[in-house]
Amino acid sequence: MMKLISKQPSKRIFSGIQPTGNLHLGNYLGAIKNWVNLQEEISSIFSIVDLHAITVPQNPLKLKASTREVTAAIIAAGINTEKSILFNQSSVKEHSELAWILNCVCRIGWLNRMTQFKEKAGKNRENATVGLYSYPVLMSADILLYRATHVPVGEDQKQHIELARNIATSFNSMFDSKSKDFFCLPEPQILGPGTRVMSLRDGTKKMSKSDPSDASRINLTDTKDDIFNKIKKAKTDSNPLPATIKELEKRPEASNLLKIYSSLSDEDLQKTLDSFAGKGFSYFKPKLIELAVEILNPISSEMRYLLKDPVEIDKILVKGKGKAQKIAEKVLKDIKNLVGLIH
Ligand code: AQP
Repeated sequence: MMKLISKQPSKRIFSGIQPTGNLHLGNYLGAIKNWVNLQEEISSIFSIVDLHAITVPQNPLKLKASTREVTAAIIAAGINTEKSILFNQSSVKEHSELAWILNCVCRIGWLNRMTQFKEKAGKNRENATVGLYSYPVLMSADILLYRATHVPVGEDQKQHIELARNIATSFNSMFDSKSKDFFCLPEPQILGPGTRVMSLRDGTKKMSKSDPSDASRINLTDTKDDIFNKIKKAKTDSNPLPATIKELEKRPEASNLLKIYSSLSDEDLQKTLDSFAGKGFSYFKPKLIELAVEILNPISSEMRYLLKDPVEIDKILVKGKGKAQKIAEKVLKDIKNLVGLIH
């Protein structure tokens, strides 16, 4: 029986975010807001996943700046770096090492089913990088390297977590022939009404950093005026707001704005509908603007303050790297032993 040096925690969170530009309301409501709440109960590891960012071309100087900005945004939103681990992915080399091992477990057929690759590669598939194609394997490595049990993400990442579960199961049967449970199967945590925030210009498209239209998203760095203008101009229909969730199904823009309100105010979607049923957008939008400014403005002010001291941000990341690597090293040694690699 092989002696393991890493321990399976009863609960551990891992989640990441790409430094690919300004964080937006979708990243906040779909991921960071939940991280902030969960860190109180569960030991948590959060990463700025810069190796994922380079799966599409990046300007090297901008990438460093974005990594610091995203770090500042996460801290400004309430992540406590004394309690939780926060670091940039590339600084812990074990992520790439494990990704290679898992590349040798994951099947091409599984990757061929990933819808995000199809969306991001688009018609130019032959020209997409191998990194973009195998992105979900690196994401599996991120999670499994810490033997994480829970992964809080937005709806768009559900398929990637399914893949991580398949890879974990396959690894267990290939290399942990006795107990078959070295990796537990990580659970996606898709929480609240903000799990899929849509573009302000098109309620059928996800709000995204890479959307060429800045008016399609609310950035965490937006000023009061930006928020006012973007919500004021957000696409709507001409009907009054409905009373039931069922009626929202055919009204993507109304559904999106009401879900944003419900998520920002931490209230049930039905309660939000009860407050606004029968009212027009001219009544609802100013309320939404007021709420969005109230929640997002303190985050952007704190972010600006933190960004005045990039050296301090780098120190926080280095400290986080140390803590993350301490866990990662042990897990990777166990993995190498199971696979039969001398280390
Ligand atoms: N629109 C969204 N609604 C809810 N959650 C979202 N997330 C992203 N967009 C939304 C969640 O934010 C976390 C970090 O995402 P990411 O930075 O790793 O990349 P992404 O999902 O590809 O986000 P973008 O904005 O669409 O980036 P680009 O344009 O660069 O591809 C994840 O938990 C994600 O679910």
